Amino acid sequence: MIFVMSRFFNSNWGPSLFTIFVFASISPLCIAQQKGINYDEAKVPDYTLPRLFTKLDGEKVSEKWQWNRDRRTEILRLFEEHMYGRHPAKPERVEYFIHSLDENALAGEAVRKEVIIRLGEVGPRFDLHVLLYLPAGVNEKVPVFMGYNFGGNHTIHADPAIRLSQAWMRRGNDEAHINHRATEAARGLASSRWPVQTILDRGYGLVTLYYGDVEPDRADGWKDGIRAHLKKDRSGDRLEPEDWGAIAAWAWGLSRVMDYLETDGAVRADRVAVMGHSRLGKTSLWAGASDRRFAIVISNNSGCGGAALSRRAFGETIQRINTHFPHWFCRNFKNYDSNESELPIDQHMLIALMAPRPVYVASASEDLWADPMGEFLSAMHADPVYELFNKTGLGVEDQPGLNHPVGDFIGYHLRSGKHDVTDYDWEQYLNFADRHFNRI
Ligand code: GTR
Repeated sequence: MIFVMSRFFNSNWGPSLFTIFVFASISPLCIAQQKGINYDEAKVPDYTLPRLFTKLDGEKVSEKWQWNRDRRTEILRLFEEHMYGRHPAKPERVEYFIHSLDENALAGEAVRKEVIIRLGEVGPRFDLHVLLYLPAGVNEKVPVFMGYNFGGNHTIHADPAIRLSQAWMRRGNDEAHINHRATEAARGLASSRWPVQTILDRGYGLVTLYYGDVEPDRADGWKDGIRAHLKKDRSGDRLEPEDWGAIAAWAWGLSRVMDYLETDGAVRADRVAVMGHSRLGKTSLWAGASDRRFAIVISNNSGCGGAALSRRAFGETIQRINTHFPHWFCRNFKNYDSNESELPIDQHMLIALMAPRPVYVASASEDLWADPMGEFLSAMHADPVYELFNKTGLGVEDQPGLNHPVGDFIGYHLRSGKHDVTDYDWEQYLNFADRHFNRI
Protein backbone atom coordinates (compact mmCIF):
# COMPACT_ATOMS: atom_id res chain seq x y z
CA MET A 1 0.00 0.00 0.00
CA ILE A 2 2.71 2.44 0.95
CA PHE A 3 4.40 1.63 -2.33
CA VAL A 4 1.29 2.55 -4.23
CA MET A 5 0.93 5.82 -2.33
CA SER A 6 4.50 6.93 -2.84
CA ARG A 7 4.31 6.12 -6.54
CA PHE A 8 1.15 8.13 -6.69
CA PHE A 9 2.67 11.19 -5.07
CA ASN A 10 5.71 10.93 -7.26
CA SER A 11 3.07 11.21 -9.90
CA ASN A 12 4.75 9.86 -13.00
CA TRP A 13 5.56 6.91 -11.93
CA GLY A 14 8.98 5.34 -12.26
CA PRO A 15 10.16 4.39 -8.79
CA SER A 16 12.67 6.77 -7.27
CA LEU A 17 15.28 5.45 -4.88
CA PHE A 18 12.90 6.49 -2.15
CA THR A 19 10.05 4.43 -3.49
CA ILE A 20 12.32 1.47 -4.05
CA PHE A 21 13.46 1.77 -0.48
CA VAL A 22 9.95 2.03 0.94
CA PHE A 23 8.81 -0.74 -1.31
CA ALA A 24 11.69 -3.03 -0.41
CA SER A 25 11.25 -2.50 3.28
CA ILE A 26 7.49 -2.99 3.31
CA SER A 27 6.25 -5.60 0.94
CA PRO A 28 7.73 -9.00 0.15
CA LEU A 29 5.00 -9.45 -2.44
CA CYS A 30 6.16 -6.37 -4.30
CA ILE A 31 9.78 -7.49 -4.12
CA ALA A 32 8.76 -10.62 -5.96
CA GLN A 33 7.20 -8.42 -8.65
CA GLN A 34 10.50 -6.63 -9.11
CA LYS A 35 12.25 -9.88 -9.95
CA GLY A 36 14.37 -9.59 -13.02
CA ILE A 37 14.97 -5.86 -12.57
CA ASN A 38 18.66 -5.07 -12.35
CA TYR A 39 20.10 -1.98 -10.67
CA ASP A 40 23.66 -3.24 -10.52
CA GLU A 41 26.06 -1.87 -13.15
CA ALA A 42 28.25 -4.95 -12.73
CA LYS A 43 25.35 -7.15 -13.85
CA VAL A 44 24.66 -5.35 -17.11
CA PRO A 45 25.06 -8.02 -19.79
CA ASP A 46 27.75 -7.79 -22.45
CA TYR A 47 26.21 -6.42 -25.58
CA THR A 48 27.08 -5.26 -29.06
CA LEU A 49 25.12 -2.36 -30.48
CA PRO A 50 23.82 -2.55 -34.05
CA ARG A 51 26.08 -0.53 -36.33
CA LEU A 52 24.96 2.90 -37.41
CA PHE A 53 26.76 2.92 -40.73
CA THR A 54 26.23 -0.64 -41.97
CA LYS A 55 23.13 -1.17 -44.03
CA LEU A 56 21.09 -4.37 -43.77
CA ASP A 57 22.61 -5.53 -47.05
CA GLY A 58 26.09 -5.08 -45.57
CA GLU A 59 26.98 -1.94 -47.53
CA LYS A 60 28.90 0.70 -45.57
CA VAL A 61 27.67 4.27 -45.40
CA SER A 62 30.21 7.09 -45.37
CA GLU A 63 28.48 10.04 -47.01
CA LYS A 64 25.72 12.33 -45.81
CA TRP A 65 23.53 11.57 -48.82
CA GLN A 66 23.84 7.84 -48.21
CA TRP A 67 22.81 8.36 -44.62
CA ASN A 68 19.84 10.55 -45.52
CA ARG A 69 18.60 8.61 -48.50
CA ASP A 70 19.32 5.02 -47.49
CA ARG A 71 20.41 4.29 -43.98
CA ARG A 72 18.26 6.82 -42.14
CA THR A 73 15.21 5.60 -44.02
CA GLU A 74 16.10 2.01 -43.26
CA ILE A 75 16.54 2.70 -39.53
CA LEU A 76 13.27 4.61 -39.38
CA ARG A 77 11.49 1.64 -40.97
CA LEU A 78 13.13 -0.75 -38.51
CA PHE A 79 11.86 1.32 -35.57
CA GLU A 80 8.39 1.29 -37.11
CA GLU A 81 8.41 -2.41 -37.79
CA HIS A 82 9.85 -3.66 -34.53
CA MET A 83 9.03 -1.04 -31.95
CA TYR A 84 6.64 1.89 -32.40
CA GLY A 85 4.56 0.61 -35.33
CA ARG A 86 3.55 2.26 -38.59
CA HIS A 87 1.46 5.40 -38.45
CA PRO A 88 -0.92 6.74 -41.08
CA ALA A 89 -0.42 9.92 -43.08
CA LYS A 90 -1.94 13.23 -42.18
CA PRO A 91 -5.74 13.14 -42.47
CA GLU A 92 -7.03 14.86 -45.57
CA ARG A 93 -9.53 17.03 -43.79
CA VAL A 94 -8.49 18.97 -40.71
CA GLU A 95 -10.17 22.06 -39.29
CA TYR A 96 -8.93 24.58 -36.77
CA PHE A 97 -11.14 26.62 -34.45
CA ILE A 98 -10.20 29.28 -31.97
CA HIS A 99 -11.91 28.24 -28.75
CA SER A 100 -10.72 31.28 -26.76
CA LEU A 101 -8.33 34.18 -27.13
CA ASP A 102 -7.16 36.61 -24.46
CA GLU A 103 -4.49 39.09 -25.41
CA ASN A 104 -4.24 40.28 -21.87
CA ALA A 105 -3.80 37.01 -19.99
CA LEU A 106 -1.64 36.42 -16.90
CA ALA A 107 -1.93 40.04 -15.79
CA GLY A 108 -0.99 41.33 -19.21
CA GLU A 109 2.13 39.16 -19.56
CA ALA A 110 0.75 36.73 -22.11
CA VAL A 111 -1.52 36.04 -24.99
CA ARG A 112 -3.49 32.92 -24.15
CA LYS A 113 -5.07 31.09 -27.02
CA GLU A 114 -6.98 27.82 -27.03
CA VAL A 115 -7.26 26.13 -30.40
CA ILE A 116 -9.30 23.09 -31.35
CA ILE A 117 -7.83 20.81 -33.99
CA ARG A 118 -10.65 18.78 -35.50
CA LEU A 119 -9.52 15.75 -37.43
CA GLY A 120 -12.12 15.89 -40.19
CA GLU A 121 -12.77 12.24 -40.88
CA VAL A 122 -13.41 11.35 -37.27
CA GLY A 123 -15.28 14.43 -36.09
CA PRO A 124 -15.37 16.19 -32.71
CA ARG A 125 -14.77 13.04 -30.70
CA PHE A 126 -11.04 13.36 -31.30
CA ASP A 127 -10.70 17.09 -31.03
CA LEU A 128 -7.24 18.09 -29.87
CA HIS A 129 -7.48 20.98 -27.42
CA VAL A 130 -4.30 22.97 -27.71
CA LEU A 131 -3.31 25.68 -25.24
CA LEU A 132 -0.87 28.39 -26.32
CA TYR A 133 0.76 31.02 -24.13
CA LEU A 134 2.74 33.55 -26.14
CA PRO A 135 4.70 36.53 -24.83
CA ALA A 136 2.51 39.66 -24.89
CA GLY A 137 3.38 42.71 -26.95
CA VAL A 138 5.68 40.94 -29.37
CA ASN A 139 5.15 41.84 -32.99
CA GLU A 140 7.11 39.07 -34.54
CA LYS A 141 6.68 35.32 -34.66
CA VAL A 142 8.12 33.58 -31.60
CA PRO A 143 9.89 30.24 -31.16
CA VAL A 144 7.96 27.83 -28.95
CA PHE A 145 8.34 24.85 -26.70
CA MET A 146 5.71 22.29 -27.34
CA GLY A 147 4.76 19.18 -25.44
CA TYR A 148 2.03 17.03 -24.05
CA ASN A 149 0.85 17.26 -20.48
CA PHE A 150 -0.21 14.27 -18.37
CA GLY A 151 -3.38 15.60 -16.80
CA GLY A 152 -5.07 18.17 -19.05
CA ASN A 153 -4.16 21.75 -19.98
CA HIS A 154 -5.83 23.03 -16.81
CA THR A 155 -3.11 21.35 -14.72
CA ILE A 156 -0.19 23.30 -16.15
CA HIS A 157 -1.19 26.66 -14.64
CA ALA A 158 -3.72 27.87 -12.09
CA ASP A 159 -5.10 30.35 -14.68
CA PRO A 160 -8.88 29.83 -14.14
CA ALA A 161 -9.67 30.65 -17.77
CA ILE A 162 -8.03 27.49 -19.12
CA ARG A 163 -10.65 25.06 -20.35
CA LEU A 164 -11.09 22.17 -17.93
CA SER A 165 -10.50 18.94 -19.85
CA GLN A 166 -13.50 16.63 -20.19
CA ALA A 167 -11.39 13.68 -21.31
CA TRP A 168 -10.72 10.38 -19.56
CA MET A 169 -7.81 10.61 -17.10
CA ARG A 170 -5.67 7.82 -15.70
CA ARG A 171 -6.41 9.05 -12.23
CA GLY A 172 -9.68 7.52 -11.10
CA ASN A 173 -10.94 8.97 -7.85
CA ASP A 174 -8.86 11.32 -5.75
CA GLU A 175 -9.00 14.88 -4.47
CA ALA A 176 -9.03 16.24 -8.03
CA HIS A 177 -10.76 13.51 -10.05
CA ILE A 178 -14.11 11.74 -10.01
CA ASN A 179 -14.52 8.59 -12.10
CA HIS A 180 -11.49 9.40 -14.23
CA ARG A 181 -12.67 12.95 -14.97
CA ALA A 182 -10.89 16.08 -13.79
CA THR A 183 -12.58 18.47 -11.37
CA GLU A 184 -11.85 22.14 -10.68
CA ALA A 185 -9.47 20.96 -7.96
CA ALA A 186 -7.08 19.73 -10.66
CA ARG A 187 -6.24 23.27 -11.80
CA GLY A 188 -2.55 24.02 -11.57
CA LEU A 189 -1.67 20.58 -10.14
CA ALA A 190 1.28 20.14 -12.53
CA SER A 191 2.39 23.78 -12.54
CA SER A 192 5.78 22.99 -11.00
CA ARG A 193 6.61 21.24 -14.27
CA TRP A 194 5.61 24.16 -16.50
CA PRO A 195 7.42 27.41 -15.62
CA VAL A 196 5.21 29.46 -17.92
CA GLN A 197 6.44 32.85 -16.75
CA THR A 198 10.11 31.94 -17.19
CA ILE A 199 9.47 30.57 -20.67
CA LEU A 200 7.66 33.79 -21.64
CA ASP A 201 10.33 35.98 -20.05
CA ARG A 202 12.93 34.23 -22.16
CA GLY A 203 11.00 35.12 -25.31
CA TYR A 204 9.41 31.75 -26.05
CA GLY A 205 5.86 30.62 -26.31
CA LEU A 206 4.47 27.43 -24.83
CA VAL A 207 2.17 25.06 -26.70
CA THR A 208 0.66 22.14 -24.84
CA LEU A 209 -2.16 19.62 -24.99
CA TYR A 210 -3.39 16.57 -23.12
CA TYR A 211 -2.08 13.31 -24.57
CA GLY A 212 -5.35 11.57 -23.73
CA ASP A 213 -7.11 13.73 -26.35
CA VAL A 214 -5.48 11.47 -28.92
CA GLU A 215 -5.94 8.23 -27.06
CA PRO A 216 -6.59 7.22 -23.45
CA ASP A 217 -3.50 5.74 -21.81
CA ARG A 218 -4.74 2.29 -20.90
CA ALA A 219 -4.39 -1.14 -22.43
CA ASP A 220 -7.70 -1.09 -24.30
CA GLY A 221 -7.55 2.67 -24.88
CA TRP A 222 -6.95 2.24 -28.59
CA LYS A 223 -10.55 1.15 -29.06
CA ASP A 224 -11.65 4.59 -27.84
CA GLY A 225 -8.82 6.40 -29.53
CA ILE A 226 -7.56 7.57 -32.85
CA ARG A 227 -6.02 4.20 -33.69
CA ALA A 228 -9.33 2.37 -33.89
CA HIS A 229 -10.90 5.17 -35.86
CA LEU A 230 -8.20 5.39 -38.47
CA LYS A 231 -7.90 1.63 -38.75
CA LYS A 232 -8.35 0.49 -42.32
CA ASP A 233 -10.11 -2.70 -41.39
CA ARG A 234 -12.56 -1.39 -38.82
CA SER A 235 -14.12 -4.81 -38.34
CA GLY A 236 -10.93 -6.24 -36.87
CA ASP A 237 -10.89 -6.24 -33.10
CA ARG A 238 -7.17 -6.59 -32.97
CA LEU A 239 -4.15 -4.65 -34.07
CA GLU A 240 -1.70 -6.19 -36.52
CA PRO A 241 1.90 -6.85 -35.43
CA GLU A 242 3.16 -3.71 -37.16
CA ASP A 243 0.19 -1.45 -36.39
CA TRP A 244 1.09 1.62 -34.40
CA GLY A 245 1.23 1.58 -30.63
CA ALA A 246 -0.01 4.36 -28.37
CA ILE A 247 3.35 6.14 -28.34
CA ALA A 248 3.24 6.39 -32.12
CA ALA A 249 -0.35 7.62 -31.94
CA TRP A 250 0.61 10.34 -29.48
CA ALA A 251 3.63 11.26 -31.61
CA TRP A 252 1.36 11.49 -34.64
CA GLY A 253 -0.82 13.88 -32.62
CA LEU A 254 2.20 16.14 -32.08
CA SER A 255 2.67 16.28 -35.83
CA ARG A 256 -0.95 17.39 -36.19
CA VAL A 257 -0.22 20.23 -33.78
CA MET A 258 2.81 21.09 -35.89
CA ASP A 259 0.51 21.24 -38.94
CA TYR A 260 -1.53 23.79 -37.05
CA LEU A 261 1.49 25.81 -35.92
CA GLU A 262 2.51 26.18 -39.55
CA THR A 263 -0.70 28.16 -40.02
CA ASP A 264 -0.42 30.30 -36.88
CA GLY A 265 0.91 33.77 -37.72
CA ALA A 266 2.31 34.28 -34.21
CA VAL A 267 4.57 31.23 -34.11
CA ARG A 268 7.86 30.42 -35.81
CA ALA A 269 7.04 26.93 -36.98
CA ASP A 270 10.69 26.43 -37.97
CA ARG A 271 11.66 26.94 -34.33
CA VAL A 272 9.60 24.43 -32.41
CA ALA A 273 11.31 22.51 -29.62
CA VAL A 274 9.30 19.41 -28.81
CA MET A 275 9.74 18.36 -25.20
CA GLY A 276 8.30 15.48 -23.19
CA HIS A 277 8.75 13.78 -19.86
CA SER A 278 8.92 10.04 -19.28
CA ARG A 279 6.39 8.19 -21.49
CA LEU A 280 5.86 11.54 -23.16
CA GLY A 281 9.64 11.83 -23.56
CA LYS A 282 9.56 8.55 -25.49
CA THR A 283 6.76 10.17 -27.48
CA SER A 284 8.68 13.37 -28.26
CA LEU A 285 11.70 11.35 -29.40
CA TRP A 286 9.58 9.31 -31.77
CA ALA A 287 7.82 12.48 -32.97
CA GLY A 288 11.19 14.12 -33.64
CA ALA A 289 12.49 11.05 -35.45
CA SER A 290 9.45 10.60 -37.65
CA ASP A 291 8.78 14.28 -38.35
CA ARG A 292 11.77 16.43 -39.21
CA ARG A 293 9.84 19.67 -38.82
CA PHE A 294 10.64 19.61 -35.09
CA ALA A 295 13.74 21.80 -34.92
CA ILE A 296 14.83 20.66 -31.44
CA VAL A 297 13.89 17.44 -29.66
CA ILE A 298 14.04 17.10 -25.88
CA SER A 299 13.73 13.93 -23.84
CA ASN A 300 13.27 14.35 -20.10
CA ASN A 301 13.81 11.10 -18.16
CA SER A 302 12.35 9.01 -21.00
CA GLY A 303 14.08 5.75 -20.06
CA CYS A 304 13.14 2.38 -21.53
CA GLY A 305 11.69 2.70 -25.02
CA GLY A 306 12.94 6.29 -25.07
CA ALA A 307 16.54 7.39 -24.73
CA ALA A 308 17.88 4.42 -22.71
CA LEU A 309 19.71 1.61 -24.49
CA SER A 310 17.49 -1.50 -24.43
CA ARG A 311 20.41 -3.93 -24.43
CA ARG A 312 21.60 -2.83 -21.00
CA ALA A 313 18.38 -4.15 -19.43
CA PHE A 314 19.06 -1.89 -16.46
CA GLY A 315 16.00 -0.70 -14.51
CA GLU A 316 12.89 -1.05 -16.65
CA THR A 317 13.28 -3.74 -19.31
CA ILE A 318 11.46 -4.43 -22.56
CA GLN A 319 9.66 -7.32 -20.98
CA ARG A 320 8.50 -5.26 -18.05
CA ILE A 321 7.34 -2.33 -20.17
CA ASN A 322 5.46 -4.62 -22.55
CA THR A 323 3.78 -6.32 -19.62
CA HIS A 324 2.71 -3.22 -17.75
CA PHE A 325 2.02 -1.06 -20.78
CA PRO A 326 1.07 -3.56 -23.51
CA HIS A 327 -0.42 -0.76 -25.59
CA TRP A 328 2.58 1.56 -25.91
CA PHE A 329 4.51 -0.26 -28.64
CA CYS A 330 3.56 -2.37 -31.64
CA ARG A 331 2.89 -6.07 -31.13
CA ASN A 332 6.19 -7.02 -32.77
CA PHE A 333 8.08 -5.38 -29.91
CA LYS A 334 7.01 -8.26 -27.66
CA ASN A 335 9.36 -10.50 -29.66
CA TYR A 336 12.16 -8.81 -27.78
CA ASP A 337 10.95 -9.47 -24.24
CA SER A 338 14.09 -10.81 -22.49
CA ASN A 339 15.57 -11.01 -25.98
CA GLU A 340 17.14 -7.57 -26.41
CA SER A 341 20.17 -8.76 -28.35
CA GLU A 342 17.95 -9.75 -31.31
CA LEU A 343 16.64 -6.23 -31.82
CA PRO A 344 17.94 -4.87 -35.14
CA ILE A 345 18.04 -1.39 -33.58
CA ASP A 346 18.86 0.22 -30.26
CA GLN A 347 18.08 3.63 -28.89
CA HIS A 348 21.32 5.35 -29.93
CA MET A 349 19.91 4.97 -33.44
CA LEU A 350 16.77 6.81 -32.39
CA ILE A 351 18.89 9.73 -31.19
CA ALA A 352 20.88 9.56 -34.43
CA LEU A 353 17.67 9.94 -36.46
CA MET A 354 17.50 13.55 -35.24
CA ALA A 355 20.85 14.44 -36.81
CA PRO A 356 21.86 17.07 -37.65
CA ARG A 357 19.11 18.73 -35.59
CA PRO A 358 19.85 19.49 -31.95
CA VAL A 359 18.58 16.90 -29.47
CA TYR A 360 18.74 16.95 -25.66
CA VAL A 361 18.68 13.97 -23.33
CA ALA A 362 18.17 14.60 -19.62
CA SER A 363 18.47 12.09 -16.79
CA ALA A 364 17.89 12.30 -13.05
CA SER A 365 20.23 10.69 -10.55
CA GLU A 366 17.56 8.94 -8.47
CA ASP A 367 15.61 7.78 -11.49
CA LEU A 368 17.41 4.46 -11.85
CA TRP A 369 14.26 2.96 -13.33
CA ALA A 370 14.99 5.04 -16.47
CA ASP A 371 18.68 4.01 -16.52
CA PRO A 372 20.54 7.36 -16.56
CA MET A 373 23.74 5.67 -17.77
CA GLY A 374 21.85 3.98 -20.62
CA GLU A 375 20.40 7.35 -21.60
CA PHE A 376 23.86 8.90 -21.59
CA LEU A 377 25.31 6.07 -23.66
CA SER A 378 22.60 6.39 -26.30
CA ALA A 379 23.46 10.05 -26.69
CA MET A 380 27.16 9.25 -26.84
CA HIS A 381 26.83 6.47 -29.39
CA ALA A 382 24.82 8.75 -31.69
CA ASP A 383 27.84 11.06 -32.01
CA PRO A 384 29.28 9.56 -35.22
CA VAL A 385 26.20 10.60 -37.19
CA TYR A 386 26.62 14.20 -36.06
CA GLU A 387 30.27 13.97 -37.05
CA LEU A 388 29.15 12.89 -40.51
CA PHE A 389 27.31 16.22 -40.66
CA ASN A 390 30.47 18.02 -39.46
CA LYS A 391 28.90 18.78 -36.13
CA THR A 392 29.91 17.99 -32.60
CA GLY A 393 27.17 15.93 -30.99
CA LEU A 394 27.83 15.15 -27.34
CA GLY A 395 31.59 15.44 -27.60
CA VAL A 396 32.37 13.65 -24.32
CA GLU A 397 32.81 9.98 -23.49
CA ASP A 398 32.22 9.99 -19.75
CA GLN A 399 28.92 10.64 -18.10
CA PRO A 400 29.24 14.09 -16.51
CA GLY A 401 28.82 14.69 -12.79
CA LEU A 402 25.62 15.93 -11.24
CA ASN A 403 24.11 19.12 -12.62
CA HIS A 404 26.82 19.60 -15.19
CA PRO A 405 25.31 19.96 -18.67
CA VAL A 406 27.49 18.88 -21.58
CA GLY A 407 27.33 18.62 -25.33
CA ASP A 408 26.86 20.69 -28.42
CA PHE A 409 24.27 19.39 -30.90
CA ILE A 410 23.46 16.57 -28.48
CA GLY A 411 22.89 18.01 -25.01
CA TYR A 412 22.92 15.93 -21.86
CA HIS A 413 22.66 16.45 -18.13
CA LEU A 414 22.26 14.31 -15.04
CA ARG A 415 20.17 16.33 -12.63
CA SER A 416 20.24 15.46 -8.96
CA GLY A 417 16.92 14.18 -7.72
CA LYS A 418 14.01 12.08 -8.78
CA HIS A 419 11.93 11.33 -11.85
CA ASP A 420 10.39 14.73 -12.57
CA VAL A 421 10.64 17.91 -14.61
CA THR A 422 12.17 20.75 -12.62
CA ASP A 423 13.18 24.38 -13.10
CA TYR A 424 16.75 23.13 -13.45
CA ASP A 425 15.76 20.99 -16.45
CA TRP A 426 13.91 23.89 -18.07
CA GLU A 427 16.85 26.22 -17.52
CA GLN A 428 19.03 23.86 -19.55
CA TYR A 429 16.41 23.49 -22.30
CA LEU A 430 16.02 27.26 -22.57
CA ASN A 431 19.80 27.72 -22.76
CA PHE A 432 20.04 24.95 -25.36
CA ALA A 433 17.28 26.52 -27.46
CA ASP A 434 18.87 29.98 -27.14
CA ARG A 435 22.13 28.57 -28.37
CA HIS A 436 20.71 26.71 -31.32
CA PHE A 437 18.11 29.24 -32.31
CA ASN A 438 20.95 31.79 -32.39
CA ARG A 439 19.41 34.01 -29.84
CA ILE A 440 22.55 34.85 -27.92
C1 GTR B 1 6.56 4.26 -15.65
C2 GTR B 1 7.06 3.52 -16.84
C3 GTR B 1 8.15 4.31 -17.48
C4 GTR B 1 7.85 5.79 -17.58
C5 GTR B 1 6.94 6.33 -16.51
C6 GTR B 1 6.23 7.63 -16.80
O1 GTR B 1 5.66 3.57 -14.90
O2 GTR B 1 7.52 2.29 -16.40
O3 GTR B 1 8.47 3.75 -18.72
O4 GTR B 1 7.43 6.16 -18.82
O5 GTR B 1 5.97 5.44 -16.15
O6 GTR B 1 5.69 7.85 -17.89
O7 GTR B 1 6.18 8.44 -15.88
